[in-house]
Amino acid sequence: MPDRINWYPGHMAKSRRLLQEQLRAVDAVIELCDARAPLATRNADLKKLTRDKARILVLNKADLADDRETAKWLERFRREGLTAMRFNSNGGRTKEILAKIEEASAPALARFAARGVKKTVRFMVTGIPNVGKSTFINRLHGSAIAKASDRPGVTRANQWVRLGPYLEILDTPGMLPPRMDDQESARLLAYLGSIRDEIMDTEDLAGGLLSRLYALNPEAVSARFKLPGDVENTPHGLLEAACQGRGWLLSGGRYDTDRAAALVLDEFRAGKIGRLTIQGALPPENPRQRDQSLWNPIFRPHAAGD
Ligand SMILES: Nc1nc2c(ncn2[C@@H]2O[C@H](COP(=O)(O)OP(=O)(O)O)[C@@H](O)[C@H]2O)c(=O)[nH]1
Ligand SMILES: [Mg+2]
Repeated sequence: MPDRINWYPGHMAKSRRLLQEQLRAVDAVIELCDARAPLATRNADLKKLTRDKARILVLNKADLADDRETAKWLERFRREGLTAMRFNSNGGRTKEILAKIEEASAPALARFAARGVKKTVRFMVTGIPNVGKSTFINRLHGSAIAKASDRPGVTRANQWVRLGPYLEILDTPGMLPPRMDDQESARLLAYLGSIRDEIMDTEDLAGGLLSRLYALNPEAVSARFKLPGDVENTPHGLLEAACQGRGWLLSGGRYDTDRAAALVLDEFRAGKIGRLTIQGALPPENPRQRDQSLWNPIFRPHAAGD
């Protein structure tokens, strides 16, 4: 299944069924979310689906998020009783995460031991599309293979990868649909590139993103897009200011907002504007203070049969 797809009930039911099958084969689950928007990138059904299984929540892509915000999120999740940690699947060291996995598998191991069996604890990785599941698994593979190099024949057998003497991880991640039930989450997912751009107006999207980023960190946005000094925080105004600053102009000097929109989204997703968390661990105190343009629906009605 391609990663960025339009979700419709058929897709959702299918990936849910698949995940349920995979879950039957494991004792524990590593849930990945995006550290830049940890709540919007978690699937609301996972808790129910995993019930009594041990769970680790990984705030992945932490290299793209604001460290202080990530710390607040971790604190919040830990207060909720979750085992949570940050990670960078592109370059993070796996020692700490492997230790957490071992820790989380201890109760299952103890249960096996009580029954007198030396069974392997099996993990799987899950999350919505684009949070980095494949990259994360590859990262663990890398260290697992290195670790097991002196013990031939134990790695990558039967789509299970051995991470330790009593630890195995499923080679294929389970995919869950993103939450599309509220517009705020949908918008954050769109900013991150986790749902298809085609169903949205790109200029609306990029303008909304710019506005949100500008409210969070005006210096970073100003520097990246060479904004003039006294710019007003409105989506369209910011997009035009970026055109002016970066010279995205059409013949006759008109602003090339189309091109600007695509580049703003690309640069944000690549982390070029800076390390920015777009969903705060604490909700805004007063909803009225929020820029309304950030909260308006952006989705056009679905085409028939979509
Ligand atoms: N900067 C950064 N990028 C990541 C990280 N993890 C994954 N990515 C990138 O995010 C994109 C989606 O990753 P992928 O593993 O395919 O996500 P999946 O759909 O959950 O399997 C790819 O471009 C990865 O290189 C991370 O920790 N940091
Ligand atoms: Mg993948």
